[in-house]
Amino acid sequence: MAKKTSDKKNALPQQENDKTKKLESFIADASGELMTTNHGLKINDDQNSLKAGERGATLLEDFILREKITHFDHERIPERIVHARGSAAHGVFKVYEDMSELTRAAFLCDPGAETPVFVRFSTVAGSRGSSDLARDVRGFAVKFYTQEGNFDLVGNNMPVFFIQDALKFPDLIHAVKPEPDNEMPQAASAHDTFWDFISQMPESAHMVMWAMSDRALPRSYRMMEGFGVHTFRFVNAKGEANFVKFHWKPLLGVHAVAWDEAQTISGKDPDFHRRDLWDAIEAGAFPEWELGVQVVPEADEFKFEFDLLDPTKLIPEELVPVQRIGKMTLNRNPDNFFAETEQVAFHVGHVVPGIDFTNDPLLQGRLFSYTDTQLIRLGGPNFHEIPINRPVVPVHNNQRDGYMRQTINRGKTSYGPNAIANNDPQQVKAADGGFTSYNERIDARKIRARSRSFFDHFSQARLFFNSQSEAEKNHIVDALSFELGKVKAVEIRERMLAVLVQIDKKLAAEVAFALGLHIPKIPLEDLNNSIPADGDRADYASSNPEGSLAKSEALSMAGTIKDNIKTRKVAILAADGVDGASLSKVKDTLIAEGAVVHIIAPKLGQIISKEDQQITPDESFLTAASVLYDAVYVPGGGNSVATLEAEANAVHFLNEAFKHCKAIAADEEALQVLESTYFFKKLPAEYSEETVLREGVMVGKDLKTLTATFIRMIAQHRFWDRENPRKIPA
Ligand code: HDD
Repeated sequence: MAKKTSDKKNALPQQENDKTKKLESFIADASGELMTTNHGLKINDDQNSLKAGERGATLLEDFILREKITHFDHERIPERIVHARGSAAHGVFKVYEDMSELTRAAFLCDPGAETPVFVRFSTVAGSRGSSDLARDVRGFAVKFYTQEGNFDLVGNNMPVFFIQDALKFPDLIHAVKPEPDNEMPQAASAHDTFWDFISQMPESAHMVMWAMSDRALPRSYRMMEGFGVHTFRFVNAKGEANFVKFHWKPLLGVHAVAWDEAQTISGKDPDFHRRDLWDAIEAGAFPEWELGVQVVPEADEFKFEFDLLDPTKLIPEELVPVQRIGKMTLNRNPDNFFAETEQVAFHVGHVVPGIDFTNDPLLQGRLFSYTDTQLIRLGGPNFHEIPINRPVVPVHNNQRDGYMRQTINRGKTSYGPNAIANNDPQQVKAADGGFTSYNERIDARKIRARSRSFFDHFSQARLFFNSQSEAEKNHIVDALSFELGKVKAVEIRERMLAVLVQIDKKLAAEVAFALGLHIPKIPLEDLNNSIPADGDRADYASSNPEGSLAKSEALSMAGTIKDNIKTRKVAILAADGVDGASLSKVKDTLIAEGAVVHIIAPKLGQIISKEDQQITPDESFLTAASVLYDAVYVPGGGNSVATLEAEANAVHFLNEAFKHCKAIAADEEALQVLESTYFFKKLPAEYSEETVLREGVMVGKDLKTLTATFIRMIAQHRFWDRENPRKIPA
């Protein structure tokens, strides 16, 4: 892969691919250049407007002022109605093996091909400036710039959705967005309108379990799974089709933060996820995901207890394993947020030959919405000409004109058939790569209805809940208690309890206890209020079968990858007099394992180690916070230890890290600092070189052994058992 040296300060060489090379011609770099107007006139004075005398009024003639102010006045475009807050990166995708038996999509058939991608992660409900750490679904949208045109996999970090029919999407979003009278709350589902809607739409029960789980609080975009959600189709060159569900599996594992932590991060660093993605890529720690597929032969369409077309259902991995077919690596940050991240336009309808749709009614509605939204958001029909949206292959058709047209189409003809220009541009035979829709047989009446096969609203919600670890279950109870606790209308809380009891009695009882309510007895058939005017309630009644699978390991985050500490952020607390050797040894070993280490001191500037060396702290206790780190180490050194012990911020740092179940280690000499915390448990009289005081908290004499244990602890990510017996909710 060709590399160019970036001009970005401290940046690694930026990775190039076919798409980024094509973007080069649009890049403007002002270094060493002269200032001009938008029309190329060199500007002599960019400080003063043109006036009638030194103290006089500004003249209308001042075209330089007018141009600059007018452009400024028009700098904003509408934010996305959903997924407004996001961050993106460039990268590449490579398939492992030729998949041509399943699909003719060329980028999935050539293991030698490197397909450029642009990936945008997002929250859903919040505005562009909202916190990254909202409890929310995360968008996971991938644009593959293939040699057959752009393929967009516009997914989420959860494999199911709240609703089954696109007609309900505007209602869902109106319900979750800030309430229309006072525009509160921002980026939060914890309010009346959301739960009012949800409690009457039992089809949302499964997704609600995901949204109330730790999946809604990712530690990093780099540590989330992604899902295409809908069942799509793979079609091979012979025209044979299979159903397919798409998955992204992060190689760093799937990890979350605690809700209390998320709320604090929202204040300390609302850009936490954006910064994390940016910093990792700048540091060369390129995030990677494997693309997985679950393939179901057409003949098996009706083999499952659920309908493959129902987007509120997943296919348990126990029933259909996820086959990992390729790898995506994000290796380059955008040059300009607006031009790339803001203007990128995804669309589920951007497919390539070999990938096709199903009749999932949510997917069908999406096929309309995405182009429509770009027309208003990006201001007209030529948004495909914005550099980031252009395919890497040539575009030729008879579409013309419109606002902001960039292409200069030569010739007389913009219609076909034409004899004047040889009927160009020519259509393409299917065998030569022309797209043909899958030849699905449809024999039906036109009808507004929902299939009865969509009405099992609860069995997979229960499967999800039952598959969670004890800590994950507790977090779901806490999340529901928090969210419903913020709901003012008691009837909504009660109705929601009647929904929860259909999923799990204990879950509902625990939430009811937190809300101080009894669970009302609402019969199953009365839960669904999403019925047409002339609809018979019985036809729309939810069902709640047991479901033949009791658990699915893949649904829990507990068993995720925990064998490395790559890109984990570790804080080292230090002050003047710190044992420099203890500090550097641990620091260097952690860095060698791929961690990011910051030294945090009472103030910025220099600290002087006991060996009289100058050490530059990365942050002070004022600018750093434990919630921004995954683990903490306290080195020895008498004076440093004495300072930290007396420094309330240092002790708070440790207390908070303990509360959020993080790994904590201290040099034996720094024991005093640990003794000032609320979680310190007395050392045994005889203690070894690496004594674990409590789960994930250790003190050590020998740095080598200490560091080795500390690394294992950091890799565990969190010690959720510390919450037991739920005295310290994280
Ligand atoms: Fe959507 C954006 C994902 C249902 C209508 N959607 C959008 C983005 C993601 C998703 C990741 C942000 C893309 C970006 O980063 O620019 N949406 C989903 C998933 C869904 C889903 C996984 C269900 C499985 N969406 C959905 C429905 C509709 C929309 C049912 C409308 C009927 N979505 C939109 C939109 C957005 C959008 C209004 C807003 C901005 C945009 O498209 O470009 O068209």
